[in-house]
Amino acid sequence: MDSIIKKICAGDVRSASRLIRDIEDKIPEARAKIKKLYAHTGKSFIIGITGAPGAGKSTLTDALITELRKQNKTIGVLAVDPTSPFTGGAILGDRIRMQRHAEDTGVFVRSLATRGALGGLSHAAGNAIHVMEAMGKDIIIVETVGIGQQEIDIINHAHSVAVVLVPGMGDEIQTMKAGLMEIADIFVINKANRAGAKQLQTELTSMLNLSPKTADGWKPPIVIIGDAFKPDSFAEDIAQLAQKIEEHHIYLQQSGKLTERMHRKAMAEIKDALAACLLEPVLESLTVSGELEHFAEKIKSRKADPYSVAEEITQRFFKNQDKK
Ligand SMILES: Nc1nc2c(ncn2[C@@H]2O[C@H](COP(=O)(O)OP(=O)(O)O)[C@@H](O)[C@H]2O)c(=O)[nH]1
Ligand SMILES: [Mg+2]
Repeated sequence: MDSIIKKICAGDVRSASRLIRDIEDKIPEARAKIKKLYAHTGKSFIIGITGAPGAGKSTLTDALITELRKQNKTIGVLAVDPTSPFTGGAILGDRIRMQRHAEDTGVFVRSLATRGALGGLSHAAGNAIHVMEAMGKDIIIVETVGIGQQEIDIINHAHSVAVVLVPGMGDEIQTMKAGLMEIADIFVINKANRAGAKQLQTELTSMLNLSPKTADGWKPPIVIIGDAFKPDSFAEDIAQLAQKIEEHHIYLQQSGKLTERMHRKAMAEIKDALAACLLEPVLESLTVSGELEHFAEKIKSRKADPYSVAEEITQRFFKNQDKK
């Protein structure tokens, strides 16, 4: 076995960190390493935590780590924040906040931000998760921002998803409704000491009562979490959350739905890999050569239509593939 693969599988932090950095930087060799690592993945339970910026996801994650460590579980955390420049912002805050776990060899925390082109964040996240799985982490927590398509793509790499809401969001919940209902296994009403928490709970409960998912055997519970600055009651609330996550894990295992989730995850992985193998190299070469701009101009002035352009590009790409 490749020595770096061996080291990662033995839990070596430096090797794992380096590979995650290479994945983020799209270093071509990283792909070969993931291929070798892959056989050593697939045993961790992966939890997605998502919600608006500032909802308190990182604070929750940090407290969850403490709780899960009491149960002797080893933890990987991946914070994915495309809105944050990699030099600072929320991600730097996360690093500082989670530093109290820095001495704990059972905890491995990394963050991902997009560098350069927007595409491929889900791909990078999926692979970073693979690295943590190969390290042998029992539980991997993936923190993502908001509920856009990109986040849903990332969250498909998780087995269980907690959606964090805070009181005072008003109509936002209505607009997020469709996406939320599809994706959430557990709802968290965070900062519930704030005004409007009861109303949010009522709205959410009535939405859940209308949702077809309730007939599916698992009704997403609503976990109420109060002030993070009141350590004792906060720890109790977090224990509740950990309990619900555990219950969902057991539910997935006993109902056979874990297999469905693993299928969903495999689908996400193949789509990401296809995008990386087919679409991204094409877009990149067209961007570098300036042709993409040129095609856009032709389309804009109606000298060409997008399908003819795409067909021409596809033909050219496959011809090149044949020659290789
Ligand atoms: N007042 C109050 N502030 C909180 C609470 N939980 C988190 N925060 C603060 O809210 C801000 C955003 O929290 P963070 O965990 O980084 O949110 P994220 O963007 O969802 O990861 C930080 O300044 C936290 O200290 C809470 O329960 N009460
Ligand atoms: Mg955060």
